[in-house]
Amino acid sequence: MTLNIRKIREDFPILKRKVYGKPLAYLDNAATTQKPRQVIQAMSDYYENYNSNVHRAVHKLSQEATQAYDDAHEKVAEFTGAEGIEEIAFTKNTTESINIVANSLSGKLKKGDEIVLTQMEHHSNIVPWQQAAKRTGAKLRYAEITGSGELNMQQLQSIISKKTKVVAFTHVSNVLGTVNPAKEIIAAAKEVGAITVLDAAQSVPHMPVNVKGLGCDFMAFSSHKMLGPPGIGVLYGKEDMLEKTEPLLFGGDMISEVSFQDASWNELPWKFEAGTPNMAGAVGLAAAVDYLQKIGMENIHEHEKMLTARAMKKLAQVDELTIYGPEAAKRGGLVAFNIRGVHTHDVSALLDAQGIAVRGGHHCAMPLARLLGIAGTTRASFYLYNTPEEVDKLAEALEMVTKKMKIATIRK
Ligand code: C6P
Repeated sequence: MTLNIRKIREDFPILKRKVYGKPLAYLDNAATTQKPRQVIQAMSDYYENYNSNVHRAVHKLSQEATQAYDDAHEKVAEFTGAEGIEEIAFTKNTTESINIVANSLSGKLKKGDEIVLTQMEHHSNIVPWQQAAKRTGAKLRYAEITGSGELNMQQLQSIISKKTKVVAFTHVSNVLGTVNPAKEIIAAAKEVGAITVLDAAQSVPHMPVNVKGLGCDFMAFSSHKMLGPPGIGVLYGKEDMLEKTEPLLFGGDMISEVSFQDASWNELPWKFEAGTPNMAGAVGLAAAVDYLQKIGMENIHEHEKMLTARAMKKLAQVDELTIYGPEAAKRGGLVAFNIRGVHTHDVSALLDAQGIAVRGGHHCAMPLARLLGIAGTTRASFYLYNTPEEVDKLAEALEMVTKKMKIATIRK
């Protein structure tokens, strides 16, 4: 179903903003997304009417806040296809979710074990594993990418062996846009009994993702990338896996019994939610899930595919511009590129002057940038409220950038 973008845009107050007198074209959605009124209002309503700590007091406000907080877990469980709230722990973000798993596995891995990652990982899915490897003597192995920015599946299969204890990979690359064949990779890992960790930071917000269909043991994503507030994220884990996972943080609410010398842990998912949690964040995340479900994840995915195909076609016509990653059909909703001879920060600044918000730099994937032999890229990333006209505006502005640069070069 085609999205009614005009109607959708009315829900996002910030999109009416002008930047340097020009209408804002917000194309930095892979970094964080804008929030609809429905999310903002749900959070205001929480603060104005039932703000209270959860799981602690019996008073009415606490009951209402606890209900909303627990319901948010339920909603996310249903949204991702998890069995129930036991499988959904709220964290700070994707980064914390992955750290919980890597930290816990640090207690189980040993020398000779191997952790398989890919060359297109975000730092959040590299550094926690580096630490786990350093602590245990386990070895990191990397699935390579092809010239077109896809995973080399043959090479990936060849490095998965009996030594592999963990396979952790991104569902969608935040630089190349590549949608990885998650089901196939998870199946290969399962064959050798390895634990699978899916970094879904760039997939859950943009396409239907069902954990049971994929079969992953763990999955991580962030609310702020899916119309929700920052400061709240999700760790999905199969119930038996989460039972075996050690918490990263210890303290209030995550315990069952505490004596002066010892403590036991609360039931799932609360053993991962130490201290007062982000209650308003949970309410906002639940409202974001409602919003996305109303529009339909398949519809959002189709809309982004249309925008990406258009962007790739138009950008390919810009002089001296190189696009990284696979063809449009194999991507999520983002396009990263470089213009020969122009620093990515200059491209970003020139676009900003036209009201177009993009991100320049290594996008927290430094090893990938080095592998590609570049310092970084400029990245345009789309969401449900972006329009074909904004894509055209981006292409026109990039034409202008190349012209300006040519003139500058001639003058030199
Ligand atoms: N990528 C980007 O501009 P956090 O920061 O914990 O919410 O998400 C981390 C993360 C993990 N994996 C992937 C694939 C990601 O893209 C991100 C966040 C943003 O590309 C900010 S660096």
